[in-house]
Amino acid sequence: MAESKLPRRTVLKGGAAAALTGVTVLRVAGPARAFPAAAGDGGVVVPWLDQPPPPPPELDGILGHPLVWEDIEYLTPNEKFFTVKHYNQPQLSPTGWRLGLTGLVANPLSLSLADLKALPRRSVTFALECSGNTNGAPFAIGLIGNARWGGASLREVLKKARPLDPGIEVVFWGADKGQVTIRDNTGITGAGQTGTVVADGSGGLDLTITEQFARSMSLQDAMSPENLLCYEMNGAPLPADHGAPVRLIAPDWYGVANVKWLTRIEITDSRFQGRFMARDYVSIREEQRAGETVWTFTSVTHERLKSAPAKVIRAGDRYTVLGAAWGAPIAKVEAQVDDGPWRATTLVRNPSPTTNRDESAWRFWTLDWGTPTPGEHAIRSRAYDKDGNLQPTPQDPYLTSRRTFWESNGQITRRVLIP
Ligand SMILES: Nc1nc2c(c(=O)[nH]1)N[C@H]1C(S)=C(S)[C@@H](COP(=O)(O)O)O[C@H]1N2
Ligand SMILES: [Mo]
Repeated sequence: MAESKLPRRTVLKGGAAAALTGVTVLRVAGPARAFPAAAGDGGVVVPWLDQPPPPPPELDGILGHPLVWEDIEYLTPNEKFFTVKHYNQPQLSPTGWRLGLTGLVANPLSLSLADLKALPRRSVTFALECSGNTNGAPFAIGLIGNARWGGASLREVLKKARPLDPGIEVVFWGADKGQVTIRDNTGITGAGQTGTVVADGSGGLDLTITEQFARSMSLQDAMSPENLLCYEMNGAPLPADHGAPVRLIAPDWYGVANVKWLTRIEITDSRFQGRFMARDYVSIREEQRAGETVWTFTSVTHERLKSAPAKVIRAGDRYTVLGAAWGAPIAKVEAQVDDGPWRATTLVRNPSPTTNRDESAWRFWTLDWGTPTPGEHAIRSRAYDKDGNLQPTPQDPYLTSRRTFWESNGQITRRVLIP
């Protein structure tokens, strides 16, 4: 991850080092944007003091260009949209590519990209967040982006394949794969395994296999009308690093469910237990129930109600905070400066064409901060959904009972220095 942590559209005043300390401000270059009108167009962005460090070297090649919050736009440009790839990046030829619909179906299909494009085109604006975003590690704060995704309805394609009665599960296979060691398979003899079984020296056995990326959902969830076999991102062909030629877009599900480089969809009569369902991306919590310790294990599924301050903008001596909220239909967002009272923010209307579904998009909000006192300030936000649920604090018992870091939707605090 060698990319600059500072917005490319901005001109640094006083040098990068000074800007990173927050002493200087960033001047927004170019014409004022029509959206959001309330965000202080023509103002200057005051960068956060708590800039994320680059991801650790072990994540090189896995994480790409996390969102620079100060640079937020309603639609995240494709080349600035974060990427996560756990294995290799397959190069699939759009002409040779086929999507198989196999398993428990009456009418197995092998579809070309042209076949998918011949179906009615649907689109959805969806803020896709990695479930590892804001997990407590300082570098992991930009694993989210909002895009307009276009493609064919998964439901219509599944209906054409005609799932058979015993089918309960839909497995989405990506073309990417890698060597995976499954540890401590005590008792595995090697018979019937396609991988290599190696004695691990501790009395157990390691099983090494080549595993393809895959995620599954129930047939009922897969049939949800908003799911897309997506070939377009913000009006352009889906880029290679975002899963070209076709990926699954499952609005409201965490990033990991949105399988890239799709090649096969399989309907099965048992639950799928691959790495990204049953081993990685599993939330483990320790609960006390009637004086007993109980452990729960759940596969990462739907996004959670969440918000974050995105940037502080100065116009003259007045300051505005712009933020985003997502993960559920947003009813309102409140913001707090230092230990002051929670204050109402103004929700910004999304610039969505009527033909596009946008309930899964992020919502921007603004706080008129007025003229704060010079010095360092902390800014945090909390979102409410339309059912009255409130985004939890990081100290919420549900969050602190976890022994894993997935699905962290606690309130986010950023720090800023007002000169
Ligand atoms: N085939 C495949 N699909 C994948 C992944 C992957 O490694 N391989 N990563 C998943 C994860 S963990 C996330 S957060 C999203 C990220 O999507 P993006 O790279 O388009 O932002 O892709 C998901 N789909
Ligand atoms: Mo992810």
